[in-house]
This record gives sequence, structure tokens and C-alpha cells, in this order.
Amino acid sequence: MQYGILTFEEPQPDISRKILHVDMDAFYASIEMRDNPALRNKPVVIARHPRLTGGRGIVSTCNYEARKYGIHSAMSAVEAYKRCPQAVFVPGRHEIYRQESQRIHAIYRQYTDIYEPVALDEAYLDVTNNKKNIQSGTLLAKAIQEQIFEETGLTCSVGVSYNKFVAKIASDYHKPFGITVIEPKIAVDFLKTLEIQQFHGVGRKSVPLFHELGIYTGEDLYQQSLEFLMHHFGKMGYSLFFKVRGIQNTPVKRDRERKSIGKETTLSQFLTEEIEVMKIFERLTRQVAMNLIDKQLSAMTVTIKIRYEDFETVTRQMKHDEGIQQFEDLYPLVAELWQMHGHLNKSIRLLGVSVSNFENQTIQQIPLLDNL
Ligand code: TTP
Ligand code: MG
Repeated sequence: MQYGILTFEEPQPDISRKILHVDMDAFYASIEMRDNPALRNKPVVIARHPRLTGGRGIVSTCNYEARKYGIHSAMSAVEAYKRCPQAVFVPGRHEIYRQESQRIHAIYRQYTDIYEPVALDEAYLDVTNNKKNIQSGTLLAKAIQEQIFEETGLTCSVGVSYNKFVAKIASDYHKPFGITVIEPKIAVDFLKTLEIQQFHGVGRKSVPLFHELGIYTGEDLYQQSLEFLMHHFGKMGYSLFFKVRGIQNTPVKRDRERKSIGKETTLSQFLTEEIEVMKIFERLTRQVAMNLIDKQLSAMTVTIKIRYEDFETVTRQMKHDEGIQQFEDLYPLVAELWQMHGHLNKSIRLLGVSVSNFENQTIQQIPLLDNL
């Protein structure tokens, strides 16, 4: 098969699997409405009121009523207030959101052991061979949706397809409380109808770049050669070329199989000051710790990565006797690794923090579930 100057064997989608993507509807906001009926018919924004924070603060999410005013996640709370002054601002209760997430994960485990949590409210399930012996993806999706509703009072939307990418787009297609099934034979036609920003991985920043190149829809994307997409978008272009053809064969990864969790950042301005380095390490460590908590994992090994201006790259790791999950436990180790192995004789272009060597999790989950 010829794509521009690059030649490949004809790639084939793997259509042997049945994958569900489950995503809770307005997750934090729905929990708040469930627990406080007075909020139910009002626009609800999960953020501290801008009056209480001197204007700082970011919207975590909002209910569907508030979305009618154009409010969305990651917007400043001040902007949300401008768009809808009568909205009720509710500060987040993260411990409760985590507990609900645990309950939902316990439901997934009744259907399959092959599930991959992506965020607190979102997971992929491989149900090709499921514990309920239900063949139909649609019936499975209905059963999970109903069980989650009965046990938690919360609604979710489910995408059903043969790969993770299509299932994720499908779960977003009919929200809230929707089920969207995309069979292999209609997948490419379905993908062609989408807007470019609906392709997972195309971030807000890159949308204008696609538009400049005349790519507005899946159909436009489909018309481009692999060479062209790689030239303009590198690795993302490569992956999109196949995704728009319905090809994405990465399996649903069980957490147990996950080898490491990490975050790294390439710095637009090289670092020359210790205080800047520590600030970045702190941010990366926070993100890694959040990820560990979301996935209910504890790690025994911590690694830092430093890439200097001349591309010399140093990775150093430290083992700990017990599993670590919290930022407060992780950060001192990161700082120590930096003190022992880092220097600023040259400026720094990239920093990374990762954790690996996970402890067995089943033991940790029992007390959490018992509390419910
Ligand atoms: P999402 O699934 O992106 O959003 P949602 O569940 O609130 O709404 P939707 O019905 O569109 O799926 O995120 C899940 C939760 O993660 C969300 O309730 C709050 C939190 N979150 C943040 O804290 N910050 C963010 O920027 C985003 C996107 C989500
Ligand atoms: Mg959601």
C-alpha cells in the first residue's frame, strides 16, 4: 500500500474485540445534585465562588443546565460567574468523588477483569469474553448503565465498538445517559462525519493548525496522505491517519499490567535556576501522585529524568521499602534524587518524574470498599 512516498503492508483493523468506554455524565456535578436535591434544577458549577477566592479558581466541571450558558471545565470561575451570575458554585469534595469512583470500578469488575481506568469517571472495558456471558455489546452497556444508576444514583454514557478510540468517541456522542454502538462496517463513515476536534488527541491548540490546512472534518482528514500528516503533525499525524481509517489496535491495559506512570515536560524556556527546577518537579510530582491515587496504585520506585541543553539525558531512580502514593511522600524522594544527581552547569530542556514497581493493590482497596 502506497501512502505518498511511504510504503506499508495494508494495515487491517482488529475487529475481533468488543470494547466499551464508560464515561460518567457531569460526574462531580451529578454527585453534588444527588446529595443536595435543592441543586437539581439550578445551574451548578464545581469551583469555589470567585468572590471567596479573589477571582482565582478554575471550573472542574458543571451540570448540563450550566452548560447552556457556555460554561465548561477548565474555564476560570470568574468567567463562569460572568456568563451565569445566578449559578450555584460548589467547592469540590474530592474524597467523595474518589469513593464513588471506587464503587463504579467495583461494578466493572463484575463484568470483566480487563478494564483500564483513564480518569476517575472514565474507563475502557474489554468485554469480548465477559463474566456475564452476554454476547451483545448493547445489552452489556445497558446492564452496566442500569447497575451504576441503581447502586450510585448516577448516570453514565457508554460507547460500544471494536477499539478504544471509536468506543471513546461513541460514548461522547449521546450524552447524558446515552448508549452509542459503532459496528466495524460503519466505523469509517461515522469517523468521516466528525469535526476534527472530536478526534481524541487533537487538542484545542492544534485545531487552528488543522483548519489552516483545510482539515475541518474526518472526511478532510481521510483525504490526506500519511506523509503529509506526519510532516505537519509528527507522531499525532501518524496516529490520526490510521484512526480515521478505524484502525487502532492497542489493547485495554489492566492496571496490574501497567509498568510505570510518569509525566515529563519539555520546557519552552530552558531552566537555569534551582527554584524553577524545583517548581517543575513539584508540578510533575503532583500530577503523578494524582494519577496514582486515581488508579489506586502505590509505587516502590521513583525515577527522575533530566535532559540538558546539549541533549545529555540522565535518569536516576530510587527504591523505597513501602509503596508510595501521596505527593507528600513522593516529593522528598524526587528532591533528593535531584540533589544527588542533578546540576545546573548546563541549562535544562526537559524534566520528568515517573514511578514504577507497583505494590499489589487488592489489599489496599478492601478498606476503601468496606467503608461504603
Ligand atoms: P469529564 O468526563 O471530562 O466531564 P464530566 O463527567 O463532568 O462531564 P461529561 O458528561 O461531559 O463527561 O471529567 C470528569 C470529571 O473530572 C469532572 O466531573 C470533573 C473532573 N475534571 C476536572 O477536574 N478538570 C477538568 O478540566 C476536566 C475536563 C474534568
Ligand atoms: Mg464524564
